[in-house]
Amino acid sequence: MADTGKQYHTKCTGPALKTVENHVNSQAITLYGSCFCPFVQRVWAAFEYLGIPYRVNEVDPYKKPKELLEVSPKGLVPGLKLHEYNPPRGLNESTVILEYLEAIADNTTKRSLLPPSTNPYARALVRLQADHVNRTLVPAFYRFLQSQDTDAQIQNGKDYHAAIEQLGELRALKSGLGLWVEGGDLGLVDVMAGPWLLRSTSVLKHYRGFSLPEGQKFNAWLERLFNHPSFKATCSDEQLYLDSYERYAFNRPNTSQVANAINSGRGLP
Ligand SMILES: N[C@@H](CCC(=O)N[C@@H](CS)C(=O)NCC(=O)O)C(=O)O
Repeated sequence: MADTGKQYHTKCTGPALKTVENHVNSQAITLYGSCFCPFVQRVWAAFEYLGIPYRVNEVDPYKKPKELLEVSPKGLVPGLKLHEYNPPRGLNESTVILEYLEAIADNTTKRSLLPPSTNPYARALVRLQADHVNRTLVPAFYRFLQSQDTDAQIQNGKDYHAAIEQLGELRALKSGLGLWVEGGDLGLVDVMAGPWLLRSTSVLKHYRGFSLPEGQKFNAWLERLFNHPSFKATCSDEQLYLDSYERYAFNRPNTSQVANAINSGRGLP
């Protein structure tokens, strides 16, 4: 397979495009996002699920427009602009934004991605899984996708596979919420990991011949996750992801801050 020089997309397609079109009116919160970005998708699915009004502005995070830098100092998406303040304030970092949205929902819509606060241990178990996603699963995804020589690809593919299986094992702790449980609803771990699992079925499959772990329970979970209305509303068509990730698959120089961090062995931005 050769690098065909495809560039990342700058506009959503498919269901995500419809969602963008339905969120063009001014609201108290503006979400600055990019169609291909999994960190954005986390936050976006949470907005949808928690029922918090928002407007979405698609931006190119590699061009670093002023409006993005104002809310996200490293110029990374997602960023939020909070219009309730005068002058408006900004917020960035997907996981911090998720906590912020939880707090907003707690005061307004009363929806939540977490087990009830009356069950602190269940909440802690969910956070443990979320920690695993950030610390292990996400970096393993990029290491696998960016590695060029065959031996490294085999090893990094195994590591990524193991990170996903480990997520399943942590889930076996019966934290009790989320789509892992039949009859459950969207949970924190679903939105934290879902964007990379989705890209595993397209990007990693296409560029690395990767298959996700099999198993009735695991497959049923993915089916529920990918078809959940709040998640699906943030998904573009597969071709957008295949095109947008070609630069990672061939490890083109200066692909992104994430790619540079992986190449130099640093922690992700
Ligand atoms: N830790 C950040 C990471 C966000 C991130 O890396 N976003 C990418 C797009 S997927 C970005 O904005 N990249 C711009 C760049 O590399 O300069 C978060 O969780 O929000």
